[in-house]
Amino acid sequence: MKPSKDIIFALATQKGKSGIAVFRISGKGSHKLVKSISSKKKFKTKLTSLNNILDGKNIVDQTLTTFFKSPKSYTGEDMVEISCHGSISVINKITKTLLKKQMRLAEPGEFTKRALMNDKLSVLEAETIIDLVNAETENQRKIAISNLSGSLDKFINEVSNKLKKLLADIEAIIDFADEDLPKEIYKNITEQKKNIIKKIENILKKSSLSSQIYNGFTITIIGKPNTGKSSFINYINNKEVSIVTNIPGTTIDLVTSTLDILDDKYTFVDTAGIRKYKNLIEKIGIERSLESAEKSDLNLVFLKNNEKKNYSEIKSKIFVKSKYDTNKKKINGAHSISSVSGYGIEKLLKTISIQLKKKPISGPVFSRERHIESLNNALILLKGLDLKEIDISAENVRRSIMYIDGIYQKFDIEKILDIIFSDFCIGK
Ligand SMILES: Nc1nc2c(ncn2[C@@H]2O[C@H](COP(=O)(O)OP(=O)(O)O)[C@@H](O)[C@H]2O)c(=O)[nH]1
Ligand SMILES: [Mg+2]
Repeated sequence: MKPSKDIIFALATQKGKSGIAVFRISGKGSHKLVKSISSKKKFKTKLTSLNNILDGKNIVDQTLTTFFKSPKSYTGEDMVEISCHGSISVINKITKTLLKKQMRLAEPGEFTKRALMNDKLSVLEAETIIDLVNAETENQRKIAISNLSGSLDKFINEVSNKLKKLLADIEAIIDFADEDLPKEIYKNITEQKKNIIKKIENILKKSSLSSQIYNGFTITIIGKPNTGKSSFINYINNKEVSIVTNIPGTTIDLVTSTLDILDDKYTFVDTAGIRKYKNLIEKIGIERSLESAEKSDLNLVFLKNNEKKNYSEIKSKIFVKSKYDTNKKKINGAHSISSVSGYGIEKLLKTISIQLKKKPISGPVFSRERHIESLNNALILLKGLDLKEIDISAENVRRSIMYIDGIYQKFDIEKILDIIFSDFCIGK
């Protein structure tokens, strides 16, 4: 696939009132077209110039304009960036002026797509850029920026080379008679196989944690009615999310709220109180609470008294006793908090964060379904290798190389691009 020859442009910043807005323009001939609507006629590349954008003889806006010469630009093509004033009227007028010059609006991710096609970026780097643009929490940003250094490509390359060496050794068994082969070859192959499996398993383990960093951790709050569950949710959300009353059974369905605590994303699920139900709606509510507890990464169990043993079936939990402001009696093994005074809440949130993230993640991690699936497919093939069936083994190693190389290679490029760019934003 060749990148299209059109000159494309897009607003790279959000449309709306702001101090400045940035337009990006890319494509062969873009320099000439921008000069034809500029007060300045000579530009040095990569140097920002004060420049009036013109509509005929009329000034549209006073801008800072920067020219980038191919191949030294984000897309690898000739590019221009125009920083203009960020009002809606300026943005609209510049858009119209550029459209009049036979440039067209870029599709989402089209700049990065061109960068990819012009070998300015690898497929993995393009995906990492999406992650960086979409990062909402500090830890999401940290993973994305560390992946941007090319560490994912390096990992894939390494595994791919190890697999090719393994394949060569297996093929040697097929091609040569036993007496010509080194004695240790079977042991050696088994050793190599184990190493590669371990390498892939390790990165998959790390990656499953990273997917929680991307998608957030889920925490369900359960306990008897009136133990202060909804009040706690409201306290940490700083607003009314759940209805709070002293009538037991007020919360009858799951109420979720997502927030950023200590650099990570958490989804809290407030549930119906666990008690003997009085009607069918309440019964369903209680069943849903338990289902949610089963699926979540951690549960906060709010206690009334010392009824801890009621919750022995609940996995991964922290006990909480609320209303410390009115009752200072502590329960052994439970966190005392108050949603009125805020007592103990910061400490509880810290405990939650420590419990969920045992170790900080370092080094390359894969966060996309596409990558995880390919790594898993390769892993299954490798684990099933049986050297007694040498021809099948060779074929399976070949297939696992295809899975691994598929993560960063450009074959199947159209399909991969569709997946990658479906969640891209315009102007990137
Ligand atoms: N004094 C005090 N009252 C609380 C606290 N948390 C909740 N309550 C009160 O306890 C009652 C039940 O609270 P709620 O959050 O609805 O409990 P839930 O049924 O477990 O969700 C309400 O009247 C709340 O105002 C707290 O920390 N201190
Ligand atoms: Mg409630």
